[in-house]
Parts: sequence; C-alpha cells; structure tokens
Amino acid sequence: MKLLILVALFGLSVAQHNPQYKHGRTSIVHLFEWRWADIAEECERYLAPNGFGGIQISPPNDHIILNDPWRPWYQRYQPIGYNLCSRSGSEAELKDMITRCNNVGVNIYVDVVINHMCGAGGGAGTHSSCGSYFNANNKDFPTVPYSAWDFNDGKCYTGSGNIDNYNDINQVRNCRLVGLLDLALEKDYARSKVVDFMNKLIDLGVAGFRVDACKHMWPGDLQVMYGKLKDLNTKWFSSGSRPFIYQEVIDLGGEPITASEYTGLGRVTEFKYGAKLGTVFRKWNNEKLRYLVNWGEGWGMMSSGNALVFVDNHDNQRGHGAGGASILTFWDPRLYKMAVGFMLAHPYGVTRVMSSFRWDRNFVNGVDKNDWIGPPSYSDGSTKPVPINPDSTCGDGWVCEHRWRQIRNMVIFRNVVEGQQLSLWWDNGNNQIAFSRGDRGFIVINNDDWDLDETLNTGLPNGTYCDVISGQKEGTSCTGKQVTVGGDGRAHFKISSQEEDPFVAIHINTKL
Ligand code: ZXY
Ligand code: CA
Repeated sequence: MKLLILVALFGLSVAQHNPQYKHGRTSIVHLFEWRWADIAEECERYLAPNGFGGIQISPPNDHIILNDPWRPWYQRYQPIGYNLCSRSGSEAELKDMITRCNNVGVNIYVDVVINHMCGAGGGAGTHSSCGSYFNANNKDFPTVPYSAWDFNDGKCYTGSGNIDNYNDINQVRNCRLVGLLDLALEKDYARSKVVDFMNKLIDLGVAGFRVDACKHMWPGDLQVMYGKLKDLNTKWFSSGSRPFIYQEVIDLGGEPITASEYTGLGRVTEFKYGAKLGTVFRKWNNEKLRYLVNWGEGWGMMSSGNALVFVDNHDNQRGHGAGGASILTFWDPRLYKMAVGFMLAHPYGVTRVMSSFRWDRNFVNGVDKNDWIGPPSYSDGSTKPVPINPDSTCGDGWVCEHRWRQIRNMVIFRNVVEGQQLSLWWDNGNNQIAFSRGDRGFIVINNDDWDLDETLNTGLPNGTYCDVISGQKEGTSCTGKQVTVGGDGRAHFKISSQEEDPFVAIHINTKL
C-alpha cells in the first residue's frame, strides 16, 4: 500500500515536469510583454513553422497601473484580481490566442503571480488593467474577493512587515516581498481562489505555468494547490495529461531556502545556469570553454530532469538580480548567440529562449537607472504591436532574439537531436570546443582569440552539410558554409576568431 501511494505521488510529480510538447518540439520562448493578438499571429506565421514548442506569456490577469515610474514592466507582477484583462489584451483576445496557438501545436505557459497582490502602498481606486476598484490600504480586492483575512500580516514578525532577512525562512515566506501584500496560502479560501484562476486557464487550453516567486511560498501550500489542478484540456492534449509546472526559485547558493525543496513538485528555474555560463563565455576568473566538459550536474546544478534553463530572463537581463553583471543578453549579441547556441546544443534541462524589448539604458555608477522601463508603448500607455520587417526582424523596439537566424536554427537543431547522447567531446585545452549529439548533430565553438583549424570526428554519416549559423539549407542549396564529412565521420573546420559568429553547427536535416 505504502509503495502504491509512493508510486502514485512520484508519477504525479514527474508528470508535472513534462512540458507536454507536440511534434517533437523542445523549447519555450518567453514573449515578454507581447500582446495576445501579436502572439496569435506569431504562432501561425513563425513559431509553428520553425519548431518552437511553447511560449511563456506575461501575467494575463488584472494588475495595477503605476504612474511613478510610468508603466514599469513590473506592474504586471502586482495583481489586483484574477479577471483576464491585462496590458497584453482582453480575455477574448487571450482565448483566441490560446486556441490559435494550440491549433498549430504551440503550447502556452502562463506566468502566474500567486504569492502576493499589489504593494501595500498601492492606494485605492480603479487604476487597474481591468478598471476594477480595489483598496490596497485596507487589503480589499473585491473582484476576487480578498479582504484583510486573506493576507499574512499576522504571521510576520518583522517591524517593517517586509522581508528584512533572507536567512529567516519564516520571514521570506510570511512577510511582504518589497511591500507586496502577502497572501495567506495556508488557508483553504485563498488556495481555492488561486486554484480556480489556474483551472480557468487550463479550461482555456494552456499547457502549464511558470510560478512566480516560489521561494516566498511554502512548498506544502504549493503541493496542495498543484494537486487540485485539472488535467489539460482534451481538445488539444491526451486525456490524463498534467499541467507542466516550472517554479521560479532564485537559488545561487548562500540562502537557507534551496531549489531542492521544490523539485518534487515540478521543474525549477536553474539560475546558476545563466550566471555561470555568462562567466565562462566572458572568460571571467580565467574560466574556459573546456571546463564545460561536465556542464550540468557536474557544476553543482540540480538534476537535468528538474531544471528549466535559460541564458537570461526578464529580470536578470536588466543588470541586477540573480547573476548580476555576468549575465549575457542581446546587448552583447556576439557572445549571447554563442551562449544560447551552446545551451540549445547541450542536452541539459528544458530550454527557454528570451525575446525582449529594447529600452534606453542609463548607467549611473554601473547601475542602470532605466531598468524599470516597460514595453514599447504609445503615449496613452498602451503597448505597441510587434511589426515585422521585410527581412523578418522586428521593429518598434522589439528585439525578437528568437527570430535571429543563429538562435532560431539552434532551436530546430535541438528538436533534430532530441534524445541523443552528448558524445565525441573535443577541446583544445582552452576556449575551443566541439561535441556531437549521437549521430545526428555536431557543434564547434571558437571563443579563443586565435583561429580554429582542426579535423574532428563528427559522428555524422558521410556527406556535405550546411552550417546553420552562417546560413542554412534552402531547398537543395546552402546559404552558409559547407562542411564535408568523410566516410570515417571526420570533417575539417576552420573558424576565424574574427568572425561575427565564431561557431558552426550541422545536423542530419542540413545534409545537402
Ligand atoms: N522591482 C524593483 C522595484 C519594484 C520591482 C526592485 O528593486 N525590487 C527589489 C529587488 C527585487 O525583488 C523582487 C523579487 O521578486 C519579485 C519582485 C521583486 C516578484 C514579483 C514582484 C516583484 O521586487 O516586485 O512578482 C525577488 C525575489 C527573490 C529574489 C530576488 C528578487 O531572490 O526571491 C524588481 C522586480 C523584480 O526588481 C522581479 C519581478 C518579477 C519577477 C522577478 C523579479 O518574476 O523574478
Ligand atoms: Ca509569501
């Protein structure tokens, strides 16, 4: 009997680690602050044709509208209620987007903010994205409804009511995160409101959730709520499919709360991944690419089956937050493309690609004073659409890293090599590395200040292959470099350290 219960629990939790991808797809793209109408178009015209598995969308529910600073990106992390109108659009637009993305096999994962509501200083009135009345001063959120009963203040013993000391786990979970009203998730009532909100999204067809600020919630409370989630909508998912859950826990070591407290419940964001990868590609502390030979668990990260990995996220791409200055972003495009290329070639974890908007940076003493700036918007504060240029890049301040040829083609590479072992590792003892994924794909990276000129065993069948970094296979021709693999699997690679993209990747579907 005990064994049966254990098997049942294990089965459930492992199910929640599964992204429920369609058609052998393997990556998530975070379309940060995109409007639902633009996401629906992007699913049909770009993401499905290029093999993206799913999208992380910004929080879809009612959120505060802030004037000072003006409409910052983080206002969406201050909920007012669970009605589905946000800066990205209405409930009807959300529903249309989920349907259209599902119809082309692209999953939707919703960023859910359930630890807190808006700041205690959020005032009273109707300045919310749904235009609904709330009063943060007396903890009144009538559309849920939540009242003072539903918040944690009685269990927080700091003088300020805020988290003052991250070494005290009771403070971290029962006090206010930077003044945000902290929900009492040990109570059935608050739990039921959160579960109803998430189940409504499941009914609409979403495939799972990115759960915000999990460090600040008790794992036992999360376990109960996750257990009450419905199976996925059988219009698009096979019956009995569990929602995919990945939990944001910022654990770089040094705090009493660790990611491992949450890995039994779902996947967890592995923040060490981007922080350490940035250090290696930047060659800080004399780090070298060759050290990546045991990348993953060998570097003190959680097990691959528990990890959600990324080079940068919406928070740490802003220069502070987890990982600090080592984090690579679109602002360092040359190293960024290499690091994202390495991530997508390497078998560790479920991979997430960032898709950002640009903002005017303003560094004062090394700190960006404009790190709060929200998405490209009109003077009335509404978010601008994402225009697509004739060359397939995005305009109006939308960066669209996921459309960069090198990144998009490596998303496809990962699909092609899925399930294949990392093998045939080669390095020059320094910053030149190469490895294969079984007999289906091969990548070579030169991050040294001198040229790479080597004949390497690729593990691929003989033939001529088209490099997907400098170009790609189009019909029967190749717009990039060509690589000739002999009958012994060996091929010659020459990568100048001066190249804009000093790496090469080939896979069996690029054989000419
Ligand atoms: N904000 C600015 C001003 C207000 C928002 C700031 O200086 N915040 C203090 C340092 C960052 O702390 C926050 C963390 O998580 C959040 C925060 C937040 C989650 C939210 C909403 C928030 O402020 O406002 O839903 C946080 C939590 C940790 C940790 C580090 C940081 O180890 O456990 C920000 C906003 C950051 O910088 C933010 C917002 C949403 C996120 C996130 C960070 O999902 O990861
Ligand atoms: Ca809390």
